[in-house]
Amino acid sequence: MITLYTYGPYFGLPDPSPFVMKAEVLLKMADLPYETDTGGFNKAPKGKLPYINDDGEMVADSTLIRQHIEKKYGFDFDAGLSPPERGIAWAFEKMCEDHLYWAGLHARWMVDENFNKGPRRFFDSAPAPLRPLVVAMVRRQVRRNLWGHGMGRHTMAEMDQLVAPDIEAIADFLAEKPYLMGEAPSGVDATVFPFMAHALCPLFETAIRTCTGRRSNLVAYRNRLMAQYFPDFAGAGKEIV
Ligand SMILES: N[C@@H](CCC(=O)N[C@@H](CS)C(=O)NCC(=O)O)C(=O)O
Repeated sequence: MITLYTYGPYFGLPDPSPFVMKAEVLLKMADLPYETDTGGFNKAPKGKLPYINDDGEMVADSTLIRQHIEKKYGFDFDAGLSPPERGIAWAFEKMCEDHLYWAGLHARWMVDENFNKGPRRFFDSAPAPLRPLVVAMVRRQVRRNLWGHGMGRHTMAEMDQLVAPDIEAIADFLAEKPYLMGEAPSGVDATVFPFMAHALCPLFETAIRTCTGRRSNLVAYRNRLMAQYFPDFAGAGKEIV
């Protein structure tokens, strides 16, 4: 049995991490039985979620989880795609994970109004006297990570300017297709769908949300894939973009 370590639902989403949602969609796509466990963060092999325990084998990182499933279970997430299509799919996936992600992270953690409604809730179970200290410490670490990546060195306006083309590229490429690469789901949908669901999360006021909400095909894609992979969350926030 596979155990997927998650944060659990927050903000009307199946998970506050798009990478955790991705890992869960991959398990669903491959039709593998799994259970989720929200108690694994402190033991995370790389200090991040998601990771899985597959019969004693620990795999930490959503892409390594994908490659593990492909290798161990012989499931090809990109079956039916040509080599150039596989390349395009990979590039879209990494654009979301290594570019768009950082602007979204900044909008949630560094903008007080969003932070107070969102990530601050992660610390509700910390002992009250220590809570402000823990919050400040973790927030400082997120700021350092944003700086290290480079996205955090830009102004908000510059960040928005940098990632708006990511959204437009996804919307233009998706066009009226049901899934990013065509008529059937493929590996890239396991990433792009969670990122669109996060971008559209109605709790947070962000330029990314405005930009994504303007593209009706992205909203429809989010709604369609949420209904398919996380039906319990399909209604939440659907009407507000
Ligand atoms: N490359 C990793 C990224 C995972 C990741 O960044 N997870 C974040 C949540 S979105 C995390 O657990 N961060 C905790 C931390 O940095 O302390 C993957 O694909 O799994």
